[in-house]
Amino acid sequence: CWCILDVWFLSYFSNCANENSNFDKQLHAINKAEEAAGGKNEVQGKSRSLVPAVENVAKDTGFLDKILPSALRSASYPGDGGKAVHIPASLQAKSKTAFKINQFNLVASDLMSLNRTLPDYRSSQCVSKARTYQVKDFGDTSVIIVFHNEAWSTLLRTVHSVIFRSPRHLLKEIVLVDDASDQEHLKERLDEYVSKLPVPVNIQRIPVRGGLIRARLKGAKAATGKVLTFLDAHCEATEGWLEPLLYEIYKNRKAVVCPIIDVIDDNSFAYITGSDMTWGGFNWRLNFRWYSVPQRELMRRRNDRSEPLRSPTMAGGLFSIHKEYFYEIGSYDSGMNIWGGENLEMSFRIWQCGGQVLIVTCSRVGHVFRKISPYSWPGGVATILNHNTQRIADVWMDEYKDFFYKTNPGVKDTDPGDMTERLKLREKLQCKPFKWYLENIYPESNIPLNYIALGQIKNPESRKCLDSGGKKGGEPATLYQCHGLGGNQAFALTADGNIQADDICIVGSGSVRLSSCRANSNEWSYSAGDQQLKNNPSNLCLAVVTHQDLTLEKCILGKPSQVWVLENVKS
Ligand code: LR7
Ligand code: MN
Repeated sequence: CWCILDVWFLSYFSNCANENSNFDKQLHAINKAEEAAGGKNEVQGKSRSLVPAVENVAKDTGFLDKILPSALRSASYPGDGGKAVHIPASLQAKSKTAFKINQFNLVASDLMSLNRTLPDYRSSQCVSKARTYQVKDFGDTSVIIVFHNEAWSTLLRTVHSVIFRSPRHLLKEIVLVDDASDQEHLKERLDEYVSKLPVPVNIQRIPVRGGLIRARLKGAKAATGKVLTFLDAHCEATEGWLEPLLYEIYKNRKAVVCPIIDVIDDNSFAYITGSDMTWGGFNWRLNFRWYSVPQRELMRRRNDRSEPLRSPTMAGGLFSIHKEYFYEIGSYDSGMNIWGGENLEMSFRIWQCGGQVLIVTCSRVGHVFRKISPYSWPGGVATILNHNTQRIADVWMDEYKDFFYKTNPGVKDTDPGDMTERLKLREKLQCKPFKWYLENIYPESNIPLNYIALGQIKNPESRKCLDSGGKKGGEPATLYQCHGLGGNQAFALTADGNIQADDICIVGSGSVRLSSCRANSNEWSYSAGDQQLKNNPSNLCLAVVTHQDLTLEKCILGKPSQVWVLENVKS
């Protein structure tokens, strides 16, 4: 996610973090007293265990002593209660240099408890729903955590949070998959540490770097639980996170369920709650993106925000899936390398082949979001991503893969590898076309169902092309030398009248400018005969004025500045 953080960062976070600060203060004081006692406390009338699930696991002899040395139980640590860690002056310089190792503040993470306390972030609706989860035969889960050179403290905090905040009977085991790490702390020291934990921890090691997709496949093979739960290696599970996930699978074994992914700040390690009004989508480049949940999905849930969301795609790192169903539906594409794309591949596959991708809003897990990737990318980032992404497009997207290829014609220089097995799988499972997915699951996507042309839009006289310049709404639409590289010059003329590049459209009211797209705008029409782009509301034609500027003017047939050549025009 490091590469897309910028765009959704602002819209994603709600302001819940501040609402909790008073609560945190109380909690902090109570923590000290209660942790020493190791018991339950009452906060604002709501019963909340400081060390959740201890009740369930305490029967395992010596559980607490093994995982929580008494010194740790009575102390309070930086970051407790989900708060930001303050770095003392003496460690400032070190925290700067150490940041590069994992691309998060390692010093902050190391200052924190491996068992840091977190408030109960669940809504009251979710807490009351928790009663229905007391079902027999619920099915237990193996939690699979893959990593390549993960820091000790973030990895162990992930493991501890799972152990502490999961009912013991639902947690079969933890499977750690070491994807060819070379850091010393992940070798014998890790083996020895986990052997003392009160839950079985199975460590699988991959000798040659295979990437997270193959690592997860290895973890799944080793898992013995009924359900597979995947987590990144720098997460914190919160109170009540597991039950609602497993409950949805218990109700429907074809549900693939994700928690809300909250944000653990990469610098301060503050726990910041994410919005429950956000779901997963994607853009023409096939990057995963967060978007606001549309009204129709709120209505389907009768405005009950504690009901699971039907999300078009998932982020990829944190989800549960029935183990048998995981294999029935084609597990992962083992032809994908290192990182990226597997989440969209799985999302399309699940929806097109009869399953569901859900965001279970009553389950919250924090994740350290990074801005840059910390590890090596054997063969280069672009090669790896272009390889993986073509495999999604070619196998699952039918004719709509053109949106991806028109935006990135350069990806074809990378060999996507052999896809026959995946195509056979699609055949065998009789999966629905991508068009069905766009119509039924994701009508809000940036991909228009019907379009008249796709590619560059060129004015032959000036030899220039329409270019969005990567700009946002409100700014003028411009022209640029045609480069044939797609990118900001890839436009669709849609059947409902938009000139659209990914999520941005060109409109003609006032000036020729960029704007967010509206369905059925009937803004433009084009006839291949006279080669004019007519702006329907004004009845004027799109024309070049100067080397960069566009205008609307009275249509004059054959006037060179009004001639536009579109690509792939459908008759
Ligand atoms: O070669 C590798 N081998 C690995 O084992 C590379 C990575 N890994 C491990 C790594 O140590 C980590 O535990 O794989 C896990 C994911 O890698 P990250 O943390 O670098 O990925 P990310 O959080 O930036 O990226 C998101 O997209 C990825 C696309 O392949 C995966 O699906 C990640 O699991 C996914 N993370 C999430 O969904 C968390 C929320 C982020 C968002 C949006
Ligand atoms: Mn991650």
